[in-house]
Amino acid sequence: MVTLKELRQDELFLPGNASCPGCMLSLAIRMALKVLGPNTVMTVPACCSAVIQGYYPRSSSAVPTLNTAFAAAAATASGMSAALELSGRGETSVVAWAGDGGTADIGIQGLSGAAERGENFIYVCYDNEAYMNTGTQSSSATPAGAATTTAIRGKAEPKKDVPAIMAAHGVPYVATACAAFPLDLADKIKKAMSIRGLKYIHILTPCPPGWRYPTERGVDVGRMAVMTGSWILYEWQGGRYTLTGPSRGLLDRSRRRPLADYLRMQGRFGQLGDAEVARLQDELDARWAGMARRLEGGAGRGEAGPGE
Ligand SMILES: Cc1ncc(C[n+]2csc(CCOP(=O)(O)OP(=O)(O)O)c2C)c(N)n1
Ligand code: SF4
Ligand SMILES: [Mg+2]
Repeated sequence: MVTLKELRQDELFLPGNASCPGCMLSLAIRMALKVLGPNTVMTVPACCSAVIQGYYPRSSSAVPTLNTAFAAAAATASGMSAALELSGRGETSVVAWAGDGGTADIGIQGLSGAAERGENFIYVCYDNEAYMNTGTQSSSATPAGAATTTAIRGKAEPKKDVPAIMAAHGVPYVATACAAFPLDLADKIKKAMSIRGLKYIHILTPCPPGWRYPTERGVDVGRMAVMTGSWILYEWQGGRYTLTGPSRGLLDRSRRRPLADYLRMQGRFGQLGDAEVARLQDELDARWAGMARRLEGGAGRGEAGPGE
């Protein structure tokens, strides 16, 4: 496990950038770069991260970063990886860093193709569960019940389970993480750096204006997402699921906090009545039952993931 002492002291993601106060995405990118180090190149499609990183020569990111078109993160990373390999610099970490809209919706075909080809890069989807940069429109990663500007009474459809889709591709490594558990995230970035092929890491990054909670509560909201079991921390490798961090202790339903504790922290779920919250709790319990089966059976390539 990565310890605080091991983390580099210098910052590769600089303060004074354009993120909103309390942005958990900026915490995730800061932590990821502390592990990745300076021998890293990134590609970032249109999203909040592109705005936060800003333009040369005033960029907040201290590693070379190529902004690319919304749908093109995985295709761009494929080209960057091939070019570095051919020029004898294959040890440089190539990272595609994209939002949930750029991953679950518009970028998924490029990501799927790169996974099939076995391209060598780390793909990070930071998931603030909507198109935040353009004003909180629903994405396919927006969870059921969450209100957005395109679903004012709450989204009806369930959240698309992209980590499970990536596991079904049989890539060498899939992990979920949460910005509120930075050392767990650091572990997963470190492990991904040691593996060849396409590594997929999906990070939950709470967003104060989009989720509508006070700016100082981002870590609390992220922690509650995990402690209620709404967001499950795990790794998938060699066809096997492993729970990580606090999620390891949450298979037993009685140890999970009620989902309502998480939903009631956020204005985006404020329109839900008790019956709808109870239904979402039932769906969450079913998701955990599916995870329990998978942990027992060592579900591998082609089988549904924990979001089934
Ligand atoms: C082809 C195309 N369609 C739409 C846009 C406008 N656009 C820019 S960023 C963005 C939202 C991105 O959402 P997400 O990937 O979830 O990242 P976030 O903004 O939430 O960080 C949209 C719709 C665009 N740049 N290109
Ligand atoms: S809208 Fe949300 S994700 Fe985007 S910069 Fe602001 S807090 Fe961060
Ligand atoms: Mg988003």
